[in-house]
Amino acid sequence: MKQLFPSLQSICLMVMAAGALASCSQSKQQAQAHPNIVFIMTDDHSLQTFSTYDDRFIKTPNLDRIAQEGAVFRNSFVSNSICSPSRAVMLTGKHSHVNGQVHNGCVFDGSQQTFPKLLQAAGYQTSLIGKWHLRSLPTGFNNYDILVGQGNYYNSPFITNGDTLPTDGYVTNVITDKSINWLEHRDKDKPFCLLVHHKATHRIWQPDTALFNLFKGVDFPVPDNFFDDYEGRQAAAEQNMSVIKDMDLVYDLKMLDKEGDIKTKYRKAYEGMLNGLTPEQRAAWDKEYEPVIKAFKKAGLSGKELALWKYQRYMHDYLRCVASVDNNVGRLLDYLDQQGLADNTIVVYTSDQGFYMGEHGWFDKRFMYEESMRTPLVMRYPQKIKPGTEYNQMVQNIDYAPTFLDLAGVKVPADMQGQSLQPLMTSEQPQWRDALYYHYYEFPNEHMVKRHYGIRTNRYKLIHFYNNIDTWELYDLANDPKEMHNLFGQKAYDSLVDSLKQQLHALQVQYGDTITSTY
Ligand code: SGN
Ligand code: CA
Repeated sequence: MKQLFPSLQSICLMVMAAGALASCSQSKQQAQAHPNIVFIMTDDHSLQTFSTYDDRFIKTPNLDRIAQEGAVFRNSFVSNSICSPSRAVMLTGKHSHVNGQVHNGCVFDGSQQTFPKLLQAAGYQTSLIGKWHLRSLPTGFNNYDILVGQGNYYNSPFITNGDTLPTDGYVTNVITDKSINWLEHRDKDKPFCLLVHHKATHRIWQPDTALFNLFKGVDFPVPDNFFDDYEGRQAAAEQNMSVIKDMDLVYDLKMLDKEGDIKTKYRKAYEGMLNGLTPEQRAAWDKEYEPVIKAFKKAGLSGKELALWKYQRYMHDYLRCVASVDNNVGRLLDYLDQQGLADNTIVVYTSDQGFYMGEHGWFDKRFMYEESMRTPLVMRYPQKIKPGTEYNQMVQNIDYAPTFLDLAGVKVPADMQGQSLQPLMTSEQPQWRDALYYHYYEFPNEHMVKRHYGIRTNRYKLIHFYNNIDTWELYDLANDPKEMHNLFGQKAYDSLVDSLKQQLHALQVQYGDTITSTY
């Protein structure tokens, strides 16, 4: 007989199913209140070599995917364009003079407040894999697995929760493997924050032997200010980061000839570096570079021709390192997809600062000029960011810590100096800053970029170089985006300079920076 009323058993099943649904949506809500974070950072990756920003040199489909499925920050900057200071700013949400890490020689005070510590206290599992470079051991992480100092591109040892252990393989692959492995074994009942911090694309740009086939025979476009004469810019004239003058033929450009004719300052250092390769890696390495060395010696280049050859050689190795990063970011994104994590995970990709790809004739960073003050920043978070979003507001690395906390539903401490980026995602017309503060301290040191501080507005930049120099520079970024014409001292700009100096002073008061030369 057909049952008119549900049986007791089916009522029970319905109640259980409803309960399960309720708890399922409850846990989804909880998950959304505490999204996971994957914070990927590379070292010295320029906007010029990230095709979301600039596709003249390389296509980076996997990095682009983060922007296409999320957002690109078109005006993203750092506050001190050098490694460990930038990392300390990101961890603390505070400028260098406040967190104490003003240059690479400092030892980070790990007892201070950082966003990983605050996330950990809120129930997150925190993990750091790759480059750290802050000299003290990491604090605030349930797991850390870091390179020793700058690390090596090949077979680099790692400090794994206190133990120094060897690894085999190419460092960008190793860091990605370690990251995926940690995700596999994490406590799946807790939200996580994973920092994947690559060594690439740092000097000396050693590519993965598997990618030597890339860019064969390609001639990259040369920046039109490659042969800059630095007129009106004393600090720019006095640096040691010139492709022509400072790039070492053996160390940077891999011209280690067997005959020993190419004698350079860093030949020995490079030989030492190659000793870390396995015989197989070394064979592949030599197979790639020996014909290049032979052709270079035969050509007997000098002057302008040599300069342009150096530029092309630099670009080939750098871009191969970028390609490896792109492939490995793809692997990580695929893993998040396969595990069903993509929807509730904030994925951020940035670099510790930008880099010169021959602009002004340079490699390296440090200067407050655009190429190195900018840093790439893309972010995917399906819950709050529509695919294909573009943000044009000026954001800075002081903003990362408050953003991660805010999106994770953790209160942002009042002493953090950055602003959460969440209002850009959620409000139509968010209130936003109209000027950025910058301060670089590492002088005298490698590359000899003088100490300077300054202000950048949407249109202008005013910089003061100090310490063993006292010069000011003013740029109109709308008319002179490559910062070739220093307008400081021209009568027509006097009142603009006055008003920028006042704004600069106001920023120094706001951030509590009293300029001293005691660092
Ligand atoms: C090393 C590099 C420099 C680089 C600094 C800082 N020399 O000293 O070229 O400017 O790191 O880079 S190397 O011979 O060791 O490669 S940072 O990204 O760590 O700040
Ligand atoms: Ca760096």
